[in-house]
Amino acid sequence: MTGADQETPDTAETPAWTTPESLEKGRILFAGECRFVAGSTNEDNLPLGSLPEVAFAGRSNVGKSSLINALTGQNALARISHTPGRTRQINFFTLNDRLMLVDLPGHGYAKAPKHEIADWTELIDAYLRGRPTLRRLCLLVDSRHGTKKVDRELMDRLDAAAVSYQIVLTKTDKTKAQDLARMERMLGEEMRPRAAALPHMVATSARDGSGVPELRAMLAGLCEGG
Ligand SMILES: Nc1nc2c(ncn2[C@@H]2O[C@H](COP(=O)(O)OP(=O)(O)OP(=O)(O)O)[C@@H](O)[C@H]2O)c(=O)[nH]1
Ligand SMILES: [Mg+2]
Repeated sequence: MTGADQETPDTAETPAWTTPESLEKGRILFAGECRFVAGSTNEDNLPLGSLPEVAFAGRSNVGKSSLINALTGQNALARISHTPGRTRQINFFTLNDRLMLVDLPGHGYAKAPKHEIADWTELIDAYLRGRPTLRRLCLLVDSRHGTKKVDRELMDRLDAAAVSYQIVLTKTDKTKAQDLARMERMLGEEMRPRAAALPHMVATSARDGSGVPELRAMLAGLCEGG
């Protein structure tokens, strides 16, 4: 059993956050006010971590900003880009003064110049080192494509830093049910040996809203007092 397993009260089959009570807690939390707090471009201007925090990471264009908008029901909160690699800074949002949501800049944009990739790696590492309040990192993975080398490199660093993380599949409106089931099985196998990876994943679509209530419930479980 890994440390990550011990942290969740979930059973293998049924995550604790799929009960009607948890879904209702998630709904209430995310019906609250969500405010932009800060955009950080370097280690020196990260806001003080005072609330429990959840970060959203994933390759450029995977749908991080769209999912944050879908979760909070605020269309223009996190900027959505049609140009991959647009979110260049770490954006912090407080939700109901209970949870900090963190939109990390997308990694692995093939056309990014080398110095930008180096800056990105440094910024993310600085963030991961300096956030004792970080409860969970949601690693967004496109449900059509699965993990890529840059995702696996990030997972290596998360395992090493003991940052508990969970796969969140995106854009399921573009995936057939049987392909999605196959992807979930494959990723489940891939995650099993990873020390800090949590066993359950959430399949979402920012476009049709599927999986969004479940993700809200899961995130509500990370707040003090559930
Ligand atoms: N079909 C579909 N498209 C989506 C979904 N979520 C996001 N997109 C589209 O994917 C593109 C990228 O979305 P973003 O939310 O900007 O992605 P991001 O991960 O924040 O991108 P970066 O900030 O560049 O790293 C946009 O064109 C979105 O409209 C979804 O659930 N379904
Ligand atoms: Mg973005």
